[in-house]
Amino acid sequence: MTNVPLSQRWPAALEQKYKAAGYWRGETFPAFLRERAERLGHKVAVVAGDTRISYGELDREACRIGAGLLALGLNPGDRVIVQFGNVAEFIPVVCGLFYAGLIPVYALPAHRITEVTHFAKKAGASAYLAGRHYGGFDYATLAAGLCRTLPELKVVMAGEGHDYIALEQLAGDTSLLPAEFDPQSVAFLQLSGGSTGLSKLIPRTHDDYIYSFRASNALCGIDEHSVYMVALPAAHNFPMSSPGWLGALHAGATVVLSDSAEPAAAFALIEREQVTCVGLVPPLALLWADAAGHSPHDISSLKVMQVGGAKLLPEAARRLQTALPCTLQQVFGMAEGLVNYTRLNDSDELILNTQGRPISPDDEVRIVNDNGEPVADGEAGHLQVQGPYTIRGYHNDEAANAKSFTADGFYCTGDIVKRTPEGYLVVQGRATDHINRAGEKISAEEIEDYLLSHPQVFDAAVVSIPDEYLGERSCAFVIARDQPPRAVELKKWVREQGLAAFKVPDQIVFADAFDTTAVGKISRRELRARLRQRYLEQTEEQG
Ligand code: OOB
Repeated sequence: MTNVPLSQRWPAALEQKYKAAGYWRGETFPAFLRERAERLGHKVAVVAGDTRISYGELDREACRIGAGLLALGLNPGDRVIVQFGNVAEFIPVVCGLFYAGLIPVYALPAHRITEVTHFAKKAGASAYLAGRHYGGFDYATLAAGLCRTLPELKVVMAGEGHDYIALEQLAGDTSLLPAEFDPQSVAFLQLSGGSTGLSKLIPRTHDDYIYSFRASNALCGIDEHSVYMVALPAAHNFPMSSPGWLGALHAGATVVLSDSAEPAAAFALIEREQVTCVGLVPPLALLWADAAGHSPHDISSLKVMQVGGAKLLPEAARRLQTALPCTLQQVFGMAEGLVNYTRLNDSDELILNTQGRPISPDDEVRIVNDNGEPVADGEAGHLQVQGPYTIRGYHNDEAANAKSFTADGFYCTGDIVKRTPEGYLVVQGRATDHINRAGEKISAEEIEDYLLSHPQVFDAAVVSIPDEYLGERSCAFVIARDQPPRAVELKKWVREQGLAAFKVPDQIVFADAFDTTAVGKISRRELRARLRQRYLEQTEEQG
């Protein structure tokens, strides 16, 4: 039996092709983790702060947690929201869920009550697992709010001083853990960047996801001797699977979780653990490049620095190459599937100027114009893709599926790209209205909705503005009613809706009216584009 709706399975012909090509090998998460524990029992799998967890210990902890969750009355196939920072508990918890056949839904530490409630409802979640404190926030408060809306939800919490079921106390009969898993069933739900409204849930199967990080390992130079550092939030798809901590565990390597991406802390950890590979978003990479010259720490163990999540401009890429003693690898990926890498032995020309090419020879990339017709090589168009690790539909979201997938099953990424003669992609921009704020994606529509709920706001349009440090920042244009609120009040209003702090507009600009006169009614997209354009022209004039 599989838990993937028939409409979202890969067509039989593709399934056969992916199996025949050796992409889908019938491997499952519990099976590979168990095998590593048997073979590499004493080897360090995870380092977090002063905690070191061996492959054997990871397996035992995962068994305990998995069995303990089943003993609470959860059943294989149930969805469980997990929300942890880069802490030691996170990986055993996720592995424990895999062992029990429970489906993790990965919330980011930055998400707050509104987002987590949305995920829980959308996923039909049965439980919420979190660490008590992280980054100065108390997740017990979030859990309390969550339980008021969803009283049936079981809450399990790591850390001290709460009234919930303690993660540390979980126990159960490990012989009751399921013995068999369908490799084509959904292993977890990842979150979409969310170009319209709140994030959508992305169902990833054992077969497809394991293929993506196994193949990534080969392209990123990860093997048993590697030490992979997670400096971005571990629940994000990039540090999870490109090749990420899952790739590292699959290779039998060591994963180092860093709870800070600040150069001072990260460099000390690189030196201490002899880290060989790390993935960063462009602003962080540039910060590291600036700090590298005058750091007391020796970071020469670092072989590969991956940069992705948002566009790395060629000039910035050049700066990284000059300042850092390692190979730069560009990564252009998405939680829905497709990941592109520059190859480690590519020419500088390709590494500096492109976002790489797909992992798989069977990633079918289509670049089309507004009418859906293929454009010539070298011309910009909409990127669509199908392949052995790209989803065919979101979880429980027919409206989004109708918009984001073509009739023949290709995923419409929303990105505008060009293809070079070598088959490498260069990201030009995007067709959807979201802000890519240092790799964190913000839906314009979602924030406009919250602004409109303020009694003094008549209309609002949220746009992205180029930003030297963040890549892009968010700017909200607001038409107020008679008593205009102050900008700080509006920001506070958005924050108080229970949202991740990165979604609060960076800037608020009041306007008397949105000029829609010439053409009468215009679309929100066009309105946003015009406001953005006018803003950029004005700041240029002033500058
Ligand atoms: C990664 O995943 P998501 O799901 O948070 O965001 C995907 C979107 C892409 O559609 C694109 O718009 C943007 O993020 N993006 C890039 C980029 N990498 C991602 N835009 C320009 N240049 C790049 N290098 O962000 C993600 C997932 C796996 C690996 C790496 C990144």
